[in-house]
Amino acid sequence: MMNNVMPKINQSMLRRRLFVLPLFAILFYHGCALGDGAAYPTPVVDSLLRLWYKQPAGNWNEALPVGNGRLGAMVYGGTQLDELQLNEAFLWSGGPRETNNPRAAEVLPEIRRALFEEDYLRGDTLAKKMLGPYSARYLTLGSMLFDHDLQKGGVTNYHRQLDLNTAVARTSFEVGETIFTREVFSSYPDQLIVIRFTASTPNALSFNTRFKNPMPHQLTSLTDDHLVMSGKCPEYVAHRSYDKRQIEYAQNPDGQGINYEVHVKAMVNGGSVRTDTLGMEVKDATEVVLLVSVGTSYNGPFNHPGKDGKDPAAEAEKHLTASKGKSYDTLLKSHITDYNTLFSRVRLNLGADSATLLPTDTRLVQYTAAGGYRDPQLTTLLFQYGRYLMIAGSRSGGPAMNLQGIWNNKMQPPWGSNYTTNINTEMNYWPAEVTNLSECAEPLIDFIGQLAKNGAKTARINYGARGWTAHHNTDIWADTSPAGGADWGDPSGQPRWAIWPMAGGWFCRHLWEHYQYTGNLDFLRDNAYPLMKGAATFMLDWLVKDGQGRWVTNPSTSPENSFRVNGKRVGSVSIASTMDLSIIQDLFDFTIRSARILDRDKAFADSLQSVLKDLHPLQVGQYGQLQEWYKDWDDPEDKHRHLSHLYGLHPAGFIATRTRPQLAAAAKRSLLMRGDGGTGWSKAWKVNWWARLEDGNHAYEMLNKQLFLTTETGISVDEHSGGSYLNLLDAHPPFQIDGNFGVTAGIAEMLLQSHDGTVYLLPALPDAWADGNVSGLKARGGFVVDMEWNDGKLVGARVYSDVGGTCRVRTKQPVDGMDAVFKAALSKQTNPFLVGAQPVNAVINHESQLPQLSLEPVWEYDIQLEAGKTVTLKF
Ligand code: FUC
Repeated sequence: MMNNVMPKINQSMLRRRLFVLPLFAILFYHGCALGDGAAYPTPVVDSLLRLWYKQPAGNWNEALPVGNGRLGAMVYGGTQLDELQLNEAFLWSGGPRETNNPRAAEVLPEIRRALFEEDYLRGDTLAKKMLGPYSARYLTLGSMLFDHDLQKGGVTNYHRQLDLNTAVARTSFEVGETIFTREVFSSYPDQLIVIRFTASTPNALSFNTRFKNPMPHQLTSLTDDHLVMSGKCPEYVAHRSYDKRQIEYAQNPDGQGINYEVHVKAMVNGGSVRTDTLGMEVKDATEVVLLVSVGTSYNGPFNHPGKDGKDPAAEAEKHLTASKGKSYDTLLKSHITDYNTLFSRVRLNLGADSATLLPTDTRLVQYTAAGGYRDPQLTTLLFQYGRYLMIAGSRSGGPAMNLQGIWNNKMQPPWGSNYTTNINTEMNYWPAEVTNLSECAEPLIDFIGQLAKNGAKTARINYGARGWTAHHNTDIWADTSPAGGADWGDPSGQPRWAIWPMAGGWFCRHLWEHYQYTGNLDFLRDNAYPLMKGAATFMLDWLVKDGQGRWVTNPSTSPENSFRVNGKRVGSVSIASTMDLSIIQDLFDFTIRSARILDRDKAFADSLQSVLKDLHPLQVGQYGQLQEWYKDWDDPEDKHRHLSHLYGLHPAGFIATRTRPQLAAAAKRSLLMRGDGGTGWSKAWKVNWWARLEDGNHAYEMLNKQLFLTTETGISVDEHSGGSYLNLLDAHPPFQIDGNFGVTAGIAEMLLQSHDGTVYLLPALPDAWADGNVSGLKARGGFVVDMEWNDGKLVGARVYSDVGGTCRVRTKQPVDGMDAVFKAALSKQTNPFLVGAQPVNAVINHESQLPQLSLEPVWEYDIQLEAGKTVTLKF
């Protein structure tokens, strides 16, 4: 087998090489993931890890994203006219404000009474009185346009690509004898977007730069080579129907919203540069490097950007000052080193066929037409693209990724491009731990801390409760009140979204997982546990007893769905939805465990445990399904995209094939009833659920449905929406980044799981991935796993331990030549990171209706590993 360390090659070489490369070389050059050595492989260049095209982007959904967690750009790669659409992730409308609603506390007893009396219509009506205003929205800096003077025209040999090995977008083409190249990257270490233009003929580079920015702005020439665009974001946040909302940025006379400055500094080799209030003009240069720095007055969610804001000019200038004297190569080198430290940790090889020779758009078209049964490398590309997007969209110091990550070109983006927290924000972070990018979760972790601060006020004012809560929607100001606009776009007028004070509980699962994967006890003690305790305290106050003495939530929704009784839609607000119960079960379980690990708050942990004892049970309904509602209202015709009642199967793990097979079977029935449709993120969630059910082929089918090309760009929640655009970004539609992250996590779940007390190797391998290898995936307990398989069977695996402890490995084949370190895992799980969840209360009605799970036999081994040690398994 050939070594997979490829020499770094430049673009023209690459083109030539790809053209003549014999097929067998394409098939094998990935090599084997299982070498000797440390947990993290040395960086390799895998030339297949790139998106490339033979023409410029025709629209935003074909442009290529770059980012450093704060500064984002979409690269169009135009020839004569080029466009770079810019974003700064702290650029939002609005400011901190009071959104809590004291009327909620007044209505609460009344709504509880109505719902206990089963007056659901009244429940819906009263619920609307509990809302606050809608959240702020994420904005755009518009586009930087480049008008190039290409003299003789006639472009040949055009090539545009995003290299996932380096996180550099590169365009090259020829005009006459001259080769023009453009490179764009967004550097985390230097906090700059860096653009380099070159021409192979001296002095052949001439262009004008202007801005197309929908926000009010003005240009200032600081010096001949330093241009500044300054402007303001809207202060006012509209509170009307989504479709009817006006663009109100012009109404910002007091300038109290966020201010920003974009600084563009040119370094020109040969020729000249000048700036004026229209833009920048470069003449007769041979090489030009533009450094783009952006500063805003955003100063955290609790400071008003007008009164207590940062100085945007100073913010932008400081990064330019720090980069003074650095050459392009120096900037590029630190960017690649920084990026690669994260990206190169995981390698995946699912095989490759001749389709890999084609441009990405052609591949996606053909893949879709063929129904997904060729071009396996496209799945690898999709997976690694998800990891790329995580690194580009979420870095320490930046905000948590919103519905579009950090990439948005609209003043009125869909759903405000803000945070929907009843699935979308969480899904964004599913791949962070398992694909070995724990550091990228930091912005989310910080955000949870900010939400807890505001959420304590919401809990008190809206519900008279202790602890903290957050609802289904939020923004950069960490708003935690239930977002109004209950009837937006919904002819039923039901408050199906906002009555959902459960986001705090779900977010805490991310804190727990961060601890489980990293083993960082300081993090658990100082950061995570206080937030978990606050979220659990809110739930203690939020729960009430029903007539039978069981703890229930009231009011309660099952995100965005409504229920029908005898085929008639009755309401959306009821009691004790399965998702509410599941989040509480999960939150209490890991909060209790955390308290024990930290040896504190025994009485508090006992109080959580005693509530769990009497928590309303989950139920299996008439079709053998896991009931979504507290009554058996589930409708086999309901194809709603949310299946939040399967929370226990994924992302939580208290419903699991090997430990709670009946509940897992009921979850399977629910999935079968809902069908394989859905929006982009819905399909991505289904990949994860089918993976947890150990059905690799069904997971693969869902993965394909998420990956298949769509050209639909209008908002659709239709059952058969979803897919990918030509730039492989997820289509809800329209673009929504959660699907990319959900499918990336799903691919990892198909290969490795660790939610039920074991590190399960290849739990859901589809037939389509008969041969392959992977390295660097992470399991709970700080284990790093490499695996290789042939004909659908493991041939080798390696487990490295970051933190030490017993690794209970589960496989579908026995391990060869049982070494002394292996013993049958009959004993109790001793690794605190791997301990499975405690059982949930459940009533299994209609047992005969449960579907088969068809599980394969498995073997389990307990392996003692010291920190820093690796064990190799052969099969
Ligand atoms: C929720 C979902 C929609 C969409 C939106 C941003 O409302 O139900 O499908 O993802 O969030």
